[in-house]
Amino acid sequence: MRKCNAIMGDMIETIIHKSDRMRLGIMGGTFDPIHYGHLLAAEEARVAISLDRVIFVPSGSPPHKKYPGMASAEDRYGMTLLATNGNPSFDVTRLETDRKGSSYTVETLQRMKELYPGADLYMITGEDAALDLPLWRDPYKIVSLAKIVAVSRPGGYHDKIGELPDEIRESVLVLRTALLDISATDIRERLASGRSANYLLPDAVLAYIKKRGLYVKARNTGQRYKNNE
Ligand code: DND
Repeated sequence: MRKCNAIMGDMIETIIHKSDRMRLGIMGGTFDPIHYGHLLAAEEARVAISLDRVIFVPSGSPPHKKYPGMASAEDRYGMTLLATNGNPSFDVTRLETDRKGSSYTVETLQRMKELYPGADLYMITGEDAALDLPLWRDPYKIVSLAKIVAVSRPGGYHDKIGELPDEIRESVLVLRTALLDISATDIRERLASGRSANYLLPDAVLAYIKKRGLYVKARNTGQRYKNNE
């Protein structure tokens, strides 16, 4: 029996794990580019939920974002590898990089269930992304496959979690974490206009971006339900 502390809504709960089933964190993202906000979210969730591993899933073809200048799936996968390299509890999968068509989370979670039949899955998101869940493909299937761990994100999202449909909200664990006001959109804009992005993302990722000449011409900030990554 293992114990972990988490916060659900505004209520601190102690979650008693009644089994020693493996607990896998799934950190999905466009990661264009991956930055310290993503890494902190994954690490805070790993510790709070006592996750055995966190698997980062760079989206191959994000169903919700299309904009000029998006780095290729291979580049985003490569940057994710570099960023997670130092943490022995972090892995990166090519599941979505190699899958044809739009990268739907529901398909990824179904595949994870096949690959890790005995594991409990925890999908890690920012609070902003958790609020978009009803717009994702098969959201009710998603919450039947995994708990959603919604970590803090600056922008006033926290108060809106209660507005999610009951069946989805019941699967959402809201985790209060340190706030890092970092976004991939801002990083791309900085790089496109020649400004510094130092200390917002790992040096190795920044070096990769420079070597590959990514985001130099990126002007568009991306389209999504809310324009904030
Ligand atoms: P994003 O494009 O928001 O990723 O995608 C997040 C996940 O949602 C991916 O796995 C997508 O495939 C999935 N999705 C989205 C829409 C539709 C569907 C699936 C579908 O299946 O229909 P980003 O790289 O922008 O960010 C990755 C995560 O990190 C997000 O959850 C975001 O909220 C979070 N995040 C932060 N959290 C805390 N502090 C910060 C953050 N910056 C990003 N500073």
